[in-house]
Amino acid sequence: MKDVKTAPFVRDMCKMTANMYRLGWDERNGGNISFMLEEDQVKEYLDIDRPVRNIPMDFDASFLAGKIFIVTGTGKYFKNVIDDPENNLGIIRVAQDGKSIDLLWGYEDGGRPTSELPAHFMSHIERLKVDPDHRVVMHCHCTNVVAMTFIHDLDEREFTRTLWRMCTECMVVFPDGISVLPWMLCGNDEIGRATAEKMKEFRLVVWAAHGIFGTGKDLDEAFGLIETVEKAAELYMKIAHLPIKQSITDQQLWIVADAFGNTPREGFLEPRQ
Ligand code: 2HA
Ligand code: ZN
Repeated sequence: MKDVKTAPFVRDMCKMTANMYRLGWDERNGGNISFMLEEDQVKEYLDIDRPVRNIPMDFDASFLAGKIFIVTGTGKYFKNVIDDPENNLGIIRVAQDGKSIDLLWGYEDGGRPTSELPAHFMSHIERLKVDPDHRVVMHCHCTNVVAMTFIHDLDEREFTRTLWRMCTECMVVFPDGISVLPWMLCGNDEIGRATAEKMKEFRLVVWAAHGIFGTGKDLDEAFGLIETVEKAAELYMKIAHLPIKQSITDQQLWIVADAFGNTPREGFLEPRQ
């Protein structure tokens, strides 16, 4: 059996967490990532029939029964993952009844998956229903997006429109827009359910005064969505207090969408002229 620390999915989680820490989006234990793996991929490195221990959960994840994920640990620091993956990451499989998880590798110091596991699992369930290629849920505290939630209307149409106008790339990357939840307590089922409800339609959900959730078919896609939104939010925070001389119009946003074969979320742009 090959050493799991050399597996591409462990290496990619190490590189991703280090990069996100370097960007300043994951201070202390901020942020968490879960990445659904293929059983055959994992079997090259681990005996999946010999779990290390069982960890109970207090919500129902039976839709994900048997699915295997690599997940950052609760209380763990993104900055430490790269040098100590076996303590900071875990590979878990959802039990058949959906009420607990079997730990297959990691969390060696007795740890557990991220406190945001309800939001992650409920979001995986909703995204998989609309996109069978979906694999990744990524949460972080990207600075300018959080800042923007203090000074911008939280209406998801208005929030999306402002971001779309900040740089041409936004309509190319997230024509489906971004959802925004008002401030809520984190780390519980309630915010998990609210997030997952939005994930039925959106790949991106902002938590006001907290951070963002991005999803995708792989780590790069989820990260790419978040970094594009964060870049647009950074531009907004640089210009919001300055006199605006010109911007991108809705008609120009239609031109971008058409050029890239994208369909902007219905009702978010003013009608074509
Ligand atoms: O994992 O980011 O939302 C720590 C957090 C909680
Ligand atoms: Zn957080």
